Amino acid sequence: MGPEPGRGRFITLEGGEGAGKTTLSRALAGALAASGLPVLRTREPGGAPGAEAVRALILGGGSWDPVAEAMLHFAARREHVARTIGPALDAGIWVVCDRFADSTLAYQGAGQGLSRDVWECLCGLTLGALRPDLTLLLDLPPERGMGRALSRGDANRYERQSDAFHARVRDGFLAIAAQEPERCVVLDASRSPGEVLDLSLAAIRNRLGVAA
Ligand code: T5A
Repeated sequence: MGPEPGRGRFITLEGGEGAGKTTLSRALAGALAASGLPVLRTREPGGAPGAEAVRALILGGGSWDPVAEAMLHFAARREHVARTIGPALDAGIWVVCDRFADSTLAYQGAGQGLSRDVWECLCGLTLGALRPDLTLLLDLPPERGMGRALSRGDANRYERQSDAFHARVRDGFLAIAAQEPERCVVLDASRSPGEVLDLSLAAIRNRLGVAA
């Protein structure tokens, strides 16, 4: 079934630490805008005032069990969807979002042991029928991504996790992409930023049928 006429498209960027999501999101939003599409660039956790407050809480430290931590991410996500993403899509704006619900399944699920059942329950409760139209998974060996991320300065609470944690997160993302190949495209994030952008624009053309 195609998208509702006049509705924007929802593109999410996923991947481990330092995979290049922020870099790609900036370039992609610029390329889509240059092709004449209205675009909103946003990120998680965050993207709405209440969600940014939850981001500061989560990334600032603290310790929660995986269900509690997932609920914090979904609380932020609910605010983000209700106040930013949903209204933009309704207005015909394309949304490019740096991380979304797949990050919770990879980090809190594969990384921290949250069950898929709980994740699905939280998705149902907070997202309704909303799912990304396209997810670009930037895949990179964790040690390369961590090297890129840490070269920018202080590590956040997830970046300080073990190598084994980051390996599980990577496997978690790849498992999601394997389960939903119609929604997800895996990109080699070790390529240059320009090559990653070109691969992303090709995926948008192929999957969404838009000449971006
Ligand atoms: N989290 C998030 C959860 O646990 N559960 C959830 O549900 C959600 C939503 C968010 C943290 O929260 C966790 C995951 C995260 O740990 P964040 O600060 O927003 O924290 O961190 P990230 O989303 O991981 O973003 P990063 O900024 O660390 O990485 P990016 O955005 O993937 O990478 P980017 O673009 O900033 O690039 C990093 C460096 O690499 C260079 C850039 O210039 C930059 O210096 N670079 C490249 N170099 C070579 N080749 C390329 N192709 C490059 N692309 C970028």
